[in-house]
Amino acid sequence: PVRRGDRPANVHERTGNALRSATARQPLLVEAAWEACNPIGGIYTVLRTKVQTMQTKWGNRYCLAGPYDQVHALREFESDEGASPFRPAVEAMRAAGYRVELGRWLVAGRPWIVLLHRSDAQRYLGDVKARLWRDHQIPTPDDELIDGVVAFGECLRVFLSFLTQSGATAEQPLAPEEADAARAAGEHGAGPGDHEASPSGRAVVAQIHEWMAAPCIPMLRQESWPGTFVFTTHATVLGRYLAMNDPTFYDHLPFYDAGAEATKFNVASQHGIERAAAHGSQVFTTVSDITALECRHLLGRDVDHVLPNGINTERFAAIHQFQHLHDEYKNRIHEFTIGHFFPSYTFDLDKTLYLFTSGRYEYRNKGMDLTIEALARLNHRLKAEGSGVTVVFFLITRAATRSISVASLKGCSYVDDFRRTIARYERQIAERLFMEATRGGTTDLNTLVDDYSKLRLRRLQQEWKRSGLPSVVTHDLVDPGRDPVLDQLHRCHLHNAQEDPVKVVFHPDFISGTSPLFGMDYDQFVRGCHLGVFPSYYEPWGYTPLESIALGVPAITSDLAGFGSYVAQHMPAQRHGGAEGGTAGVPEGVSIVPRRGTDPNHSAEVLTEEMLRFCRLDRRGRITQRNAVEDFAQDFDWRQLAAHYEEAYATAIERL
Ligand code: G6P
Ligand code: 1S3
Repeated sequence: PVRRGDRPANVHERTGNALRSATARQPLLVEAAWEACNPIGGIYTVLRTKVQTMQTKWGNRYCLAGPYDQVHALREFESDEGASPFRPAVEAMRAAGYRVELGRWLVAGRPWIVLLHRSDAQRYLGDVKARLWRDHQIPTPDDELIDGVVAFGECLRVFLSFLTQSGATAEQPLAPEEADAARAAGEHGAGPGDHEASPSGRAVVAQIHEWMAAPCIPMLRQESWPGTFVFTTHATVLGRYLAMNDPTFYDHLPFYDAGAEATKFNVASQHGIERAAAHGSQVFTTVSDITALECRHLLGRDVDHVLPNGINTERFAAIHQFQHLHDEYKNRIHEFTIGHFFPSYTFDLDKTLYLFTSGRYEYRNKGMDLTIEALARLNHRLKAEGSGVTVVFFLITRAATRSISVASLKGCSYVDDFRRTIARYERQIAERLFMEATRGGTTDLNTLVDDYSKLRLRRLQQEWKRSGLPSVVTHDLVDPGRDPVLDQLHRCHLHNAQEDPVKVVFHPDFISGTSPLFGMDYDQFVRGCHLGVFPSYYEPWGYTPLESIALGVPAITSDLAGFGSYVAQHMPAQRHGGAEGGTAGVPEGVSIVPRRGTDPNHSAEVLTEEMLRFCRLDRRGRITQRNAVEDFAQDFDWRQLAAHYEEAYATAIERL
């Protein structure tokens, strides 16, 4: 694995030398992924945030490729048929009967993007599947997802084939069955099934992200495609399943029979594509040293490079600006808290801390089980300390729900009613006070509000009180009886009792500006919180803690998350002024819970201690931590981390 600080100073020189010898013309770079212009998860974030840094080196020679999806294309894509080095290949593909969109992805940097209509490869699906089985032993039984992946893979194969041909002079591609026949007959006709050294004289680097874009790798390698592949896996399919089901996954990792496990979990196609891509690519990479271990044991090849994920950091001219934003959004969260809890009982908002976790609903993998256990222990300790601190813990994920619960909606609407009634009061008082004062009359405030307004406010106060406890969940779940979070909250006696300093709000939907409960975007919500808690068990990288610190909110991660592992290994505390009270060797405001080779009881204890330590900080201490983490996040800007990608491209070109 590449270590921070070991970043090759001469990477550009290496790339330059390799390129000069490989081609007289500068190479093209295509980054292909199922999530390009298709917002699903972390890979979308990687691609979107990296664009501008990639463009500083590759400029117009950089292009993304993804599957065409009408809804997302309407939002994020703009057609542009202008001069692009990728246009000849697009036109050749169109001439061959494929619909291809060429244009700009509407993200910062507006890079070129090619969107492929995978349904156009549907007519070849049977042949492509037969080929994957015959030549690469990859089974692809009929399944909507697998069929989509195979069709997208075929479109990518055709596009990349044309790209290494002479562009404008590209000939008609052979259909897969024709290519097979030609190969069998030993012919060497032009077309995607058959390659000479690139007649355009231009090297093509194709970076393929994740198995869903990867079927083109084994097929093109078999055709001796003259480009060069970098394959980046952001997890292993099998690792994810095994981690979810085996509590001692990391101990067993060297001993699994990968093929048998893939069959057992019914992921033989996914695993087969991933394995073929890992072995077929010139350069094989992943996002962390943890996933690199999975690659060795489950895919049978060591990665050539580790490519840690970065972000675009947004810096304010003055530190107080982001501190001010914290205060502004915290006040918005206060409104939710008032609506949710105050009808049952009240507590001091000035001594309330907002902690949160968020992510895909992989209960064990994302460490939700450990978090709830630690919250129960924290509750116990805070009660014993009697400090008066209240912790409201938000658990944000997406589960199957019917709707927002009536109680949650009522809470919000009462808060709105209070605001409206009080605004009416204010106007009345201001107007009457002005008139009375200028006339030299009474200034007794009690007489300045009419009886109707007083009555309305009193009624509102009565109506809004309720006898039961505030719910631990904001939505009606489709299957509450089998929900692991609700089950564990129940077992740990975390049910928002008045005397409990730790309260829990399980929000089984992602936060968005249109949600009536918070009415703010995820980023704004994070800014308003005090601490992010992400002690994952399986997490190849994990953007959530990184996003948290970039927004100036301290975060807890784990040594089984790629991000946590990277920080622990490469970022000594000294550079950031020491870790007063934090985890040894880690910058202040970022804590790493040990989960690797540790028993869960110990991990839960460390997590509890970390949260408790945070709860004991005074306001000044929290402000200091926010400043420290915001500063620290700069080290994860793509301007620093894209160097690892460039190193992988240099190796790929050297191996071409
Ligand atoms: C920011 C604001 C301060 C505010 C503080 C609250 O730093 O600039 O005006 O007092 O946040 O911090 P707390 O950690 O108590 O939410
Ligand atoms: C994967 O997405 P996930 O949440 O399924 O890729 C992300 C980007 O590399 C990574 O941050 C995450 O840990 C992986 O798991």
